[in-house]
Amino acid sequence: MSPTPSPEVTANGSARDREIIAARVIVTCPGRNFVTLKIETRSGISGIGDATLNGRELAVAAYLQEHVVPNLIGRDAGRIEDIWQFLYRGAYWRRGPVTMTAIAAVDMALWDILGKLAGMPVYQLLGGRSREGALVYCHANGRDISETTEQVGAYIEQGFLAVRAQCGVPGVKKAYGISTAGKPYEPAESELPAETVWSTPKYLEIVPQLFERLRADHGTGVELLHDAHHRLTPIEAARLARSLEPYRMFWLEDATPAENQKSFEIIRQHSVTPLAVGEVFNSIWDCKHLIENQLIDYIRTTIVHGGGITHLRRLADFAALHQVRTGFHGATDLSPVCMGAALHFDTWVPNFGIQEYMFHSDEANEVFPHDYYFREGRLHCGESAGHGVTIDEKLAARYPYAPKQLPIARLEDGSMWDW
Ligand code: KDG
Ligand code: MG
Repeated sequence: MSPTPSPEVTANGSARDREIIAARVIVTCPGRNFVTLKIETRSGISGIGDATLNGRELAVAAYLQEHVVPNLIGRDAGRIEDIWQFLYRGAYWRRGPVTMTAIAAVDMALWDILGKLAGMPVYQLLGGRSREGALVYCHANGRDISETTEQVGAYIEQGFLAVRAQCGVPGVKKAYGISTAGKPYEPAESELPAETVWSTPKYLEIVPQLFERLRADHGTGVELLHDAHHRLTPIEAARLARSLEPYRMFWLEDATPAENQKSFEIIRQHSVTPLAVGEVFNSIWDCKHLIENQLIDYIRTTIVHGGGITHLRRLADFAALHQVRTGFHGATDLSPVCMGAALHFDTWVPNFGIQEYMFHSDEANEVFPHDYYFREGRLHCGESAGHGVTIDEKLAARYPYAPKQLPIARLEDGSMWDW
């Protein structure tokens, strides 16, 4: 894409030009559901924000349409901070994934508009470039150890410097993160939640074997990551973290559920494996204890579920004081709009660690044209004004919403567990 600003940038950006005259929610399903907010200003400049909350998409769409859009009309799109505070404090209830995703969508769209008005990419508005590209990790999801190591090898060949590795668990039918043969992994696959069965002892048996094999096959030149996806108790998580130490992990993610932030103290007491957490967090308050007590190394909360660029900037600065780095969530249920905004943030943020990169389908990439690109293990944001992602609304209309929910997990005796 050309680095020259789009023609709409020629508007002069006075308060009258910046007046919000319309905002609407677009729900589309190019392979999976996405919710997008589009805000239009009097100048003709518009911006978009991602509002996708996997499995609960219409809750955010209704929150935006019914409770946020009427409050935006007539406001100055340049007052990003004030609009954030208005939506956060003004709702009275504060926080929660639905509210914070809705606020994030508005915030992303406003930064996009500001960038277009200024004729600058968002990373420049944030303070400029701190790096040439954002180190990313992709997913190897084999049905067994051999398939996973093969996939890791293929990604290294393609230039990836970091890979998250998961594998099937013998005796567990549908382990987290594993693709059905030949299909890209996408967990929200049915209208009602798929029931899966979980066994922690079987899982704890296989994971160290997987990483032993990966280091034997690929050496130490590649960064390796793993996601336990909230399945373990704190002491089980400590055991896994310790057993993975010989394989020098980049991180172990979501080792235990983090509602009780003190749980991570138990893992820290037993292991030096770096820890990442936060994709289900939506505010700085969810990770305050974890960060100020240096119980984690990477914070994964990203733009769309964490109140937008405005709130994430605050969180990242707080994390920097405690040497915690960012490692933003980037699964396919976060739209290319979120990825675009995240990459501008990653390009600026001083305490950047890594960015997750799960590939969107061709249909999703066509609905959301963007200027970010992958080269030599890194994603690079583009130079166009704003966050560099747009929406083809005509194409989006061809993919109607299709209700889909995430799976659930039960233990072998039928008890409900964390998926
Ligand atoms: O919607 C849930 C997914 O985003 C989540 O399961 C993906 O854990 C995930 C990851 O690390 O990408
Ligand atoms: Mg995860």
